[in-house]
Amino acid sequence: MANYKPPLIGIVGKTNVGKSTLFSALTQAQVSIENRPFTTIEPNTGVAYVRKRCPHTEFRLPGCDPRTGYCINGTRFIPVNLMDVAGLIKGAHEGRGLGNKFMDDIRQADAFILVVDASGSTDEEGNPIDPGSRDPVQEAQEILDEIKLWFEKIVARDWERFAMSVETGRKDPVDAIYNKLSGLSIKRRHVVEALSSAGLVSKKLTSWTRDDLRRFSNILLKVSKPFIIAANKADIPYAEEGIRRLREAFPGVHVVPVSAAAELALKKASKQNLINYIPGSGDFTINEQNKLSVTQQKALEYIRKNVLDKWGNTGVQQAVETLVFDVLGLISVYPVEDLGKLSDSKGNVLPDVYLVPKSMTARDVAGIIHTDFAKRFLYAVDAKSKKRIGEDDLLYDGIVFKIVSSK
Ligand SMILES: Nc1nc2c(ncn2[C@@H]2O[C@H](COP(=O)(O)OP(=O)(O)OP(=O)(O)O)[C@@H](O)[C@H]2O)c(=O)[nH]1
Ligand SMILES: [Mg+2]
Repeated sequence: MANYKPPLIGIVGKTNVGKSTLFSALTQAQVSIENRPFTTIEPNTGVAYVRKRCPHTEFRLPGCDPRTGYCINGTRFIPVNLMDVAGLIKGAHEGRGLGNKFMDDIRQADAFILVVDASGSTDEEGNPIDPGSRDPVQEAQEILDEIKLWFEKIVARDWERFAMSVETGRKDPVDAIYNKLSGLSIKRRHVVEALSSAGLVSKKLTSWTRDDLRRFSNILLKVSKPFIIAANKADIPYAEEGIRRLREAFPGVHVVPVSAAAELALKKASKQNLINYIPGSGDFTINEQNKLSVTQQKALEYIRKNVLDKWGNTGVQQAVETLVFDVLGLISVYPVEDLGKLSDSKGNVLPDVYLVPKSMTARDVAGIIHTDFAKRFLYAVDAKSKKRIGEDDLLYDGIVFKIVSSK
């Protein structure tokens, strides 16, 4: 059975900050976008893509046959799953706004994009206000606190009974915690890391204090659900100061200047053939000036001046790629069956690409491709060097390889 699932990225943030605009810009899906709080209630799910140079170019092949995603001019677009949920406001854990039930919608996410209104043009409750009136640092902190409280509640749920059952059943605490939290899509290695960082490896679960539980939960959240900040509405001049302050307040976190509305507008114009625009790039060209209405011309000028010339790009594609490649540290690997043609058994060239953690061994990756593969793994072969890859060896980004298993 194939086990590969693309990473799931959750879009979270205060209400009315541009989460659905970002989602729509990335997935091309049409969703409700309005300048008022709580427009989104039910989650939106869709597929976004991260870009890599396709190995078919390096191997001087004329093209490839992706089973999922696509390849344009040697750039491979690799699928990732995206989910947009209802917005949060401060006090959500006490039921304010829509409460934090919707965090449950997104609990399986591998990582988050925290969308912040960097221009400060929405108040605490998500109502429109003058730009610069609201502190984006405070907004980000409030949402992070809400997520922390939500996570802690799930970790601590029924803890005493759980701890007792682990002890009386002489169960392995790591396995038991891992199973208890399976709904949060946490990896076993995250539990191991959090126990060790919290200094709780040898403390009996029944002796944990509230403080122990909180410390463990906070560390587990940090290691299992990494995030970046998408500093949205970067087109509004006030955002410049907001972005500077966000970077200062969250030094270890990637803060990506984003204009989701600009990206959405450029993609729409490109779809209508009014402009040529490659997502992620720093400019566009106008196809026929006289086909554009005055309003359209003004909008494009606004985007060029306030987004592309100022920040280099809309930041939308960059936000996802920063999260997938820099924060999650995923690499792209291409399993094939025929090392000569770089194809599967039917002759499809480079049909599959998987995004996997760079800390995975060749055998681990084999297990992701197919359960049987891990059990019967003998060795792998690198298509470029033709060298053998042992079961404990790591793979590298862009590797094309064949797994050899026992019959
Ligand atoms: N100026 C500017 N406005 C934006 C940008 N992105 C989104 N907006 C506007 O912000 C408002 C809210 O956008 P949504 O995408 O509906 O926000 P949301 O976070 O999904 O809101 P809820 O679902 O209600 O929580 C809309 O009026 C958007 O047009 C941006 O980059 N710049
Ligand atoms: Mg929304």
